[in-house]
Amino acid sequence: MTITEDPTTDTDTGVIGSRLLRKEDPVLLTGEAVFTNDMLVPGALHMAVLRSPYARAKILAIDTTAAAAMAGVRAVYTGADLADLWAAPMPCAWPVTEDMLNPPHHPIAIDTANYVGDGVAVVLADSDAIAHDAIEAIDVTYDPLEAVTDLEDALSDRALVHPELGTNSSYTWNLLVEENDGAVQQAFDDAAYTVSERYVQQRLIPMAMEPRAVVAVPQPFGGDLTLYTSTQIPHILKVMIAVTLGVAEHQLRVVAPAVGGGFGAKLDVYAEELLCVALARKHGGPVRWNETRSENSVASIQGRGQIQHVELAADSGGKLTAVRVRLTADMGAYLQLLTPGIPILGAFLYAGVYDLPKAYDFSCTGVFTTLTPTDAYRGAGRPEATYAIERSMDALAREVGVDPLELRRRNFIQPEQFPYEACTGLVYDSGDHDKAATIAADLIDYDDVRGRQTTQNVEGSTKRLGLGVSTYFEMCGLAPSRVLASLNYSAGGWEAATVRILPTAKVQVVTGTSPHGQGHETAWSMIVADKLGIDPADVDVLHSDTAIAPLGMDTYGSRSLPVGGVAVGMACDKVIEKAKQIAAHQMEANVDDLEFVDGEFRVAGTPARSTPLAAIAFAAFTAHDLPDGLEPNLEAQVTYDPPNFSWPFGTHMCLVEVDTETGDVEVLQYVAVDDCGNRVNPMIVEGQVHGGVIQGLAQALYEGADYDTDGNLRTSTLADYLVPAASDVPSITVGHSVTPSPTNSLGVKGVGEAGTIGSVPAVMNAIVDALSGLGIRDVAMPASPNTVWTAIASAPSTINPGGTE
Ligand code: MCN
Repeated sequence: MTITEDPTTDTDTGVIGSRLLRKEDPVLLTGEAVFTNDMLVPGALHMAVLRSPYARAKILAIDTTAAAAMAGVRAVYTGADLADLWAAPMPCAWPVTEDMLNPPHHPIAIDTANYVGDGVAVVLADSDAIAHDAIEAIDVTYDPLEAVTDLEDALSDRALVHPELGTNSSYTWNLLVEENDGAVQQAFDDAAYTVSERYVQQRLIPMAMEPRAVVAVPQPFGGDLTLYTSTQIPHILKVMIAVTLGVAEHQLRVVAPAVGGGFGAKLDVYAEELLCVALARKHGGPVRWNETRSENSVASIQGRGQIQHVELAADSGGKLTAVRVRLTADMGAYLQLLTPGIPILGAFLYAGVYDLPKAYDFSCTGVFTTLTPTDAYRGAGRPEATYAIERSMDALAREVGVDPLELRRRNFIQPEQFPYEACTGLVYDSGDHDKAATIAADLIDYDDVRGRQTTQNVEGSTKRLGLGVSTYFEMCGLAPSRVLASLNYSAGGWEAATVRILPTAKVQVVTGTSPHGQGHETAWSMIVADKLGIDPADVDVLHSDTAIAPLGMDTYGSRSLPVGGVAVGMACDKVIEKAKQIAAHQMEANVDDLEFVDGEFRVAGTPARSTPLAAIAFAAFTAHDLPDGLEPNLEAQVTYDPPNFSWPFGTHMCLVEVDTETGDVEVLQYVAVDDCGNRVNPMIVEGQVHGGVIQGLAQALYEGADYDTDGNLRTSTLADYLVPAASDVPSITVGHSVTPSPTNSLGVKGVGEAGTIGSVPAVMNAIVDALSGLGIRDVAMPASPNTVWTAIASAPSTINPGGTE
């Protein structure tokens, strides 16, 4: 992969905006980083979980005798044996409607197993190998029941996943926004053009390099317990464990050691975390568990899994007048931490970046199936929404007979309209869509490519060029708390930060975010360095341990910079204010006359009179001569709850060549132009975009959890589930624009999911564009050679060999 320098530059010339190498990398590159499973814990019992081979089955009997008798086995438990350990069922923190159905979910199934991979028994043994051998010796008598694997069939309630509920529908959530009654239907009645599309978001298996791992260590005296776990959410997990196990929260410490990627899949409360804690307490000693790769495919959550019906209405100029969306979302067998809310995160984005009147009708039904539960996967609801509107915009462009980029330009919200109250009621902070689209078009040489298509996509051509466009607005930050409350989300969206200047002027930052690949140690150091006028190397960032950073809301939803990083900046401002009082006292100057520039306090207009921050830090520590009433030491804490989400946006373009004889899709060029406001570290931003784009390319071209009708996962190993290798992905040309967010003091927006959001429709629009001359309107994901070839083979006719229609 190559990085192409972007044509625009960051405006800031300080530490913020520079391409500082990541502090995190040396320990990762030298293998020194300690992941959960690297932890040496003497005396720990190893846990293994026996998992159901059936998608749905009654558990008639479990014979544990042989397993329990094996040398080195310390205990074998069934779900019934452990039932008394749970104070509450496994948590779902997002009851999207008052009447949402949420069947009890226990860490180990009690009567019925509801998906392949559902835990039915656990073994504790002296070694991992013995534990795994022992689960093989457990004899379970199952009565297999009919699996429910097809999402639309599940809606018919023909076979019920949870018969006691009487339905497979967990909830239906509606968002109908009309400026007057019936506005949506009126717009469709009056429309010059309409399109009605159906898209399938296949299930994806998040494939973090490090599968999950857990070590629970009770302290020998005093009843406290430390949980080490490969998680994105140590703080939320602590609260949830306290509630689910009925243990005192202040006696729990949760630590996320080095985490080898999460991508949303480690934003959850998992059975194995609860089991390790409960069994460590029960046995009075450490218990550990390590997920195997194929276990990870069924026992960790999966992402996406939606069927989308999208209708657009437009006037004679192709200007959108209404959007109607009907969504069926696959919950899997149970509701995990955020399962029902994932489609709701996308609910606000089906109008894309377009200036739509208040004629917006969204409805989503969450449906149970007998498959692994779904939950957040990078983008979580927002890639799905962007896919639907951006694919539909291309469909509309074909109807109207205009170029897809031109149709988008006719509909863009204009820069002067920001802050813009969207049709959904939410307010977009800032944007300049035409600018991002223009940069992308220049980078891919849009007009030239369109010209090449005319000559290449002629009748009989077996190599057809396709150019795909996708524009997006992302809702990220996942705060403010009050808006989250209105969506029935059970937690807040604030973030906490402490900045502590040590006596020798080195700085400790304590953050409530929990990085697992995003580079917060580097980025937060850069923010502090800029604010305090010091070297980023003099800043240490402490995180991911609830004993060291007790307050936090963790890392997901591209929230860490726009919430947590901003909190760090605010804590710096607060500490400078305190230091200024000490400086004024020592310099015998008026506080209001002092300014803080380049790491020193100066009397405004008399730069010769100055005191460095380092001297003030030492004075604050000795406390020999502080202003009356001022506490010693230099430390400030901030808890920041933003007034709005942050709204990054961008344009992605993809150029493909489709071989009509083999169905092979070659990505010739990929351009990503993302605007995440001011960039703290452009190199980290580009890395985030690369990773995201590749995950999007993977959804478009390679990956998909493939189940048979009995609910068996056919893609449970990396031989079947095609995570692209570096050699499978194209060079990515990364451009950007900078439109600062007016809602936070750093002017930043998140970027961690942007690549995933912009990329999938860009690739699929490109493939359909290449084949539209053959009468093809849709190609299913992943667009494998076989899928593409089948679409070509069954195409109605060659209606326009010229290409883009
Ligand atoms: N950044 C920046 N300037 C900006 C925006 C971001 O310099 N204007 C930097 C930030 O300082 C931070 C990084 O980019 O170092 C990502 O910041 P942000 O967008 O706030 O996202 P989060 O840190 O909250 O990360 C979460 C996001 C999500 S939701 C998923 S999923 C994801 C992702 O990040 N999973 C990842 N990126 C990942 N990267 C790795 N390596 N591994 C994962 O599991």
